[in-house]
Amino acid sequence: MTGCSEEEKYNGRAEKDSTAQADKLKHSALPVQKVENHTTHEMAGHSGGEMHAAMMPSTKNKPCTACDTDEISRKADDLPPPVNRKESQLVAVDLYTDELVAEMMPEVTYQYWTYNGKVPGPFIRARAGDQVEIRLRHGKPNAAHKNHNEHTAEQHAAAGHSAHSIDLHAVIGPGGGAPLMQVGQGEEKRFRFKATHPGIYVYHCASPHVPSHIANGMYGMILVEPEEGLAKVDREFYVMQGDFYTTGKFGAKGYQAFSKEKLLAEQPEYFLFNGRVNSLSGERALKAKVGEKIRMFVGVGSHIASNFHIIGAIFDNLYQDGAILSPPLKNVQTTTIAAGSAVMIEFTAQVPGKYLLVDHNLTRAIDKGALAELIIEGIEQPELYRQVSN
Ligand SMILES: [Cu+2]
Repeated sequence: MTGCSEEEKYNGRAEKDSTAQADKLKHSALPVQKVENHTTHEMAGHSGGEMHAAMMPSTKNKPCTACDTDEISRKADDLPPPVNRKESQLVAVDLYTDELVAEMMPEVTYQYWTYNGKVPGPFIRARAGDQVEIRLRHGKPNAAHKNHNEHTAEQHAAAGHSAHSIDLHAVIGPGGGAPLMQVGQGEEKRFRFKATHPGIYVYHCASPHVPSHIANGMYGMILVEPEEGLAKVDREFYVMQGDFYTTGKFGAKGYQAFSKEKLLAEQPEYFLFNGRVNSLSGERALKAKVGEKIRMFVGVGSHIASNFHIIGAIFDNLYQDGAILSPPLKNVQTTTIAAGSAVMIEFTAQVPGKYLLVDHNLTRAIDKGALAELIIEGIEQPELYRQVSN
């Protein structure tokens, strides 16, 4: 292996980059208005590791000295606020690609390929009628992650990521933009598209070998709001399920290389929400209060459809297959989310407690990582839920 290969990064990093993963997505609505950078700048350790009892044994929060980042996972509340505009604008979205070694679970590391250093990539939000300008750079600007940018083009090629790109399912046009947006090392390219069809869409890398780029974490979501916007809610969350293919079995310690053989065999070792085991649990759980309206955008970035379910909740409104203009299905227990698709789910938080987000193919949740927590706080609702004596 050469270049920014996993082993080299794992073994060769003398100094650990302690810089926060400054996640630089800017939603600048041009020319009139600059929308605040919504992205959280967090230096989370792995304190979010409170584990469900059914999961793996708990491990102490030890920093990963061979990692490029302390946190690969994007928090579920890391998405821009509603657009809330009456007119069309130019929405500029700055993306960069970055390959980062990070913990998939305690003592298990993996080289992720990312947009803006997190899995999933930034949540992009536009309004029907907007022009969206995607600016994609290969490599982090002013990289704190220096080693990567010092590699030669040959080394990048050997590692399989001499080019990255983006295909957005919200685009009407060849390749969803990908033919215009193949960026090599150090390059930046831009393209514009008109957001015409309101919906919730997946975007992903489309550079060879495309399935490998996606499996390594290069996906995110874009919401095109209808002109009149979406109904007001109290909480919005952004969750993406992905399947990951490591050489070692689930939980095998140490650095895990990507297994193309397992990808081709459709046999992932991990099914993960937002990039790692327990990424959305404990301190990083989704949180809401009794009485609040919750909206979730849930997508499948990589290759295997999800059977998405929230244990103890019923989806009041389900907008299947990203079809946010269609009348929602009512009172749904579980939904299939196809690979490369997304849904919008709405429900009201009613009974306080802990709810688990799962893939209801439950070995994926209990044994392979597809588990997250929603914590609802508030007063008990005995008329809805209570213990009674025998
Ligand atoms: Cu890529």
